[in-house]
Amino acid sequence: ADLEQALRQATENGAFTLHYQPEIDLASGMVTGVEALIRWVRPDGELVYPGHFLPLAEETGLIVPMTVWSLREACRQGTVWAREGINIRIAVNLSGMLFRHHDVQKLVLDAITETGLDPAFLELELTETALIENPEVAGRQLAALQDMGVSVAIDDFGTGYASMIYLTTMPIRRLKIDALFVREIDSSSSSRAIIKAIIALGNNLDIRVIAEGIEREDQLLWLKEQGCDQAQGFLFSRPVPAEKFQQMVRAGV
Ligand code: G
Ligand code: G
Ligand code: MN
Ligand code: NA
Repeated sequence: ADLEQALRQATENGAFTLHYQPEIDLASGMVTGVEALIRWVRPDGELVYPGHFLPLAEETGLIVPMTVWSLREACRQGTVWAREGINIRIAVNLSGMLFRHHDVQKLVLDAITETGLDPAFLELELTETALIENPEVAGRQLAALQDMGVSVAIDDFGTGYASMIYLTTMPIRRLKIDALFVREIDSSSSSRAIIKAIIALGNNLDIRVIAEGIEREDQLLWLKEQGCDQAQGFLFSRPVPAEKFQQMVRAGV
């Protein structure tokens, strides 16, 4: 209850910050996108990571105002970067519960309209689980987002329950291979097989594939050999504050 009260207050005060983790195109070596990750800023300046408050936020419904905040903040930052000549796609994570129970189109449209961001620079990350409870509704929501010019990525791909058919019936731009598989590239032939299958699937369906959680050169090399399109992970950068990200992009990472 104490934590809930504190989180409620933080939500009212917008006591959050977004950190940004670059996404690298493997053919060009360029940063082509960035994932925004929310952190709760406690009064003493300490940062609390989402694992510690997202479940409570979902339980209490605070996820809604929190997502309003993170969408708006990511879009605001995107317009600042665009003005500075940094044209980069920003990915915002949406929790499945929010996607299933709230008017996501309106939340997104409001954020875009209020900040003036070109919707082509916004991407939403959803998990497979967010899509399967009611695939018809989810399909319509994704189509509406696509009509707005916003793209959708499936996060943690390979670990959820969505059927392959949705990759052909829903407008999905990217698949994010879960870090779980990347971590096991050197130790598990089944993880390697799953990664190869996801890359082949993406290539054949014209969906870009990004591998997450890359920490070592040998993992990167193997993923490149398999024809993976993009990469993200501590090997390139941890999630960092906006100014730091901007410096990295200017310096060519
Ligand atoms: O750095 P990391 O601890 O940031 O993130 C942990 C998890 O929190 C990830 O699964 C990520 O998808 C989720 N997450 C990060 N930021 C947000 C956000 O703004 N909204 C939602 N719903 N989830 C987020
Ligand atoms: O569920 P989602 O994919 O949104 O989660 C992203 C999470 O993964 C964030 O908590 C982020 O900090 C973390 N992350 C990003 N890159 C790496 C990495 O290379 N190694 C590890 N261990 N975690 C990572
Ligand atoms: Mn994500
Ligand atoms: Na992920």
